[in-house]
Amino acid sequence: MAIEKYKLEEINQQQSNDHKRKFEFVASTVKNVEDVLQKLIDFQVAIPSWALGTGGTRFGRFSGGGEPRSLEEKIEDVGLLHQLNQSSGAISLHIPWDIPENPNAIKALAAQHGLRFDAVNSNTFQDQADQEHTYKFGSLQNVNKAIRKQAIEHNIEVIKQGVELGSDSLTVWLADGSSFPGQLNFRKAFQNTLESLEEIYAVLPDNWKMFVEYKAYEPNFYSTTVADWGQSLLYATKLGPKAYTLVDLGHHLPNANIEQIVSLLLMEGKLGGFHFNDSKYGDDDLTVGSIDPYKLFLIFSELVEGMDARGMNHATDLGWMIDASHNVKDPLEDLLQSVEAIQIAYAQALLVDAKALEAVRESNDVVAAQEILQGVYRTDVRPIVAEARLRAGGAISPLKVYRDLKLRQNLISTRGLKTVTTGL
Ligand SMILES: [Mn+2]
Repeated sequence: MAIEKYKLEEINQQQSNDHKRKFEFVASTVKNVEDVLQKLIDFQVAIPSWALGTGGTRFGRFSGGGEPRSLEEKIEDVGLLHQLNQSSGAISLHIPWDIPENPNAIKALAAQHGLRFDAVNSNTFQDQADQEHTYKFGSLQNVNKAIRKQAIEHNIEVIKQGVELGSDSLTVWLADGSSFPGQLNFRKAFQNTLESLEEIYAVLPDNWKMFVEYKAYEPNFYSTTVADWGQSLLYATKLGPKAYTLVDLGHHLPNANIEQIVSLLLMEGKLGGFHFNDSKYGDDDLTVGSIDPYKLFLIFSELVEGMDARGMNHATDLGWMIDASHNVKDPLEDLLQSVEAIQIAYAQALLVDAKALEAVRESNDVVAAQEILQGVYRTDVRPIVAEARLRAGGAISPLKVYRDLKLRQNLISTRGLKTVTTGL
């Protein structure tokens, strides 16, 4: 379901004068506004296929209606988001939830919506119906070689699917670990996992990256085999130059200083990608920026500073993806909010005067350093983000267009009220 262009323009037109006034005001206070606008236009955030349906918890799931029933409909939903914000130009698939039966047709459909395929995600944290061995006691770490082999082969299959679609990275997230003391020999679990990852790495195409994602706990509650950035970096370093650490904001112990982690991984050339979400307590998978937007800004400040220090391209040198899912909002509205929060934090980070900040650091002027960061953080950059969207052909206010055009009601009338998409 695409939005007719004239309808989008009509709503933009209603907001045009108000937007112009706000944009001109903030633009007059910013030195490099054209540069910021271009970087925002170039910056794309991949949408994971599993965020398009209403998420659930172990207590239940409440479908919002009109959810995508197939991979084709998931692509259409991301296309809709991209049409509105011009910043969601990629989709990240999860195998086996999204197995493309006809890769060429799927590729063509994605291209029609201006989308490319971001990282493909393997799944060895659930048992599938036709699966020979169970992952109850782990997959790539399992004490049973046949089970490790099954998990390795699954990852290789995911790479093959990704190659067909034109993806160029594999995200491996391991639920492996142990739930009780004594259950696992930590060193054996590490070595088994490393050997399994090596076999997967060996078939990775030359232009591909492997992202090793870490998580402190859950679904295992005593130990996780890739628990933190140190363990992920250890694997990525041992594996080789195509392996990187992937940071998921929700996968840390409470109050972890994620901006410092990001800074050091960038310094080592080992930060590969990012999963955005927000949380209050654990891996809550809430809308990006909904709980702690200042933390998100501080992380982006380190990302921008660290990427600039290495001469990296902000838009293409790291994988940017949302990884969120919950059970109370319309998933598409939620994703529009998440992408906007990412763009706001990115725009603010681009406004940080890096030279001035470095100068006050050199003189240990702690107060001035805080003033520089918070001065930027308290700047309302929303009109800059809206201007970037407008120039790219999107909506000044994507949410307003989504609601004014009753897009969810349209999806419900096409797909039905009782639809449940594949995923968590
Ligand atoms: Mn993740």
